[in-house]
Amino acid sequence: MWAAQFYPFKRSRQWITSGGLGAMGYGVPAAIGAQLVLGDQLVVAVVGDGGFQMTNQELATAVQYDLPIKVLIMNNGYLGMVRQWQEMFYERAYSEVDLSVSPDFVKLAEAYGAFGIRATRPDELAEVLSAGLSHKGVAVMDIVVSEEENVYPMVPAGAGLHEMVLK
Ligand SMILES: Cc1ncc(C[n+]2csc(CCOP(=O)(O)OP(=O)(O)O)c2C)c(N)n1
Repeated sequence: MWAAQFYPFKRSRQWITSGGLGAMGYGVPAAIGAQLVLGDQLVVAVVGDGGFQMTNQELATAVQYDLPIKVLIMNNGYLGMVRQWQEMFYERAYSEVDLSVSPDFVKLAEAYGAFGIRATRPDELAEVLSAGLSHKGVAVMDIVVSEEENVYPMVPAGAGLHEMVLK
């Protein structure tokens, strides 16, 4: 959602998404498929730490078949969209959304024979992106972001588009 709303796409066929139903785990396998077709072009999967953990084992496929996808994890330590709803509509009664115990994604990448790198502060971001995106093989960039940042605009359950919450 962050990428769809904020990345400055410049041309058509630059973005693929699981769309409205938003199946988690789609990003990495979809990037592998795109890389297979696009050859040398840069392919980046922008994923949440929750979604990444649904299909991260496909890093093996990417490494095995030399498909040099770049995975950018926006790591907020939560199932963020669900947390946002619990914050806004259930008085912050957080339930089953805390991902504070997750694998070290840099080590996980390395365990698969990929390159892993992490940014924990904004001033590290440019260098980490540069290193990750320019790496020749499969790369995982673990970008640690603030835990309770919300995505807007959003449409509450059961509401119409005219009832969209802007912030
Ligand atoms: C396979 C699947 N299971 C459950 C959901 C419901 N769901 C939508 S968003 C979300 C949390 C996503 O967390 P994360 O991937 O970490 O991304 P974030 O929202 O934090 O950016 C869940 C559980 C889903 N979309 N797909």
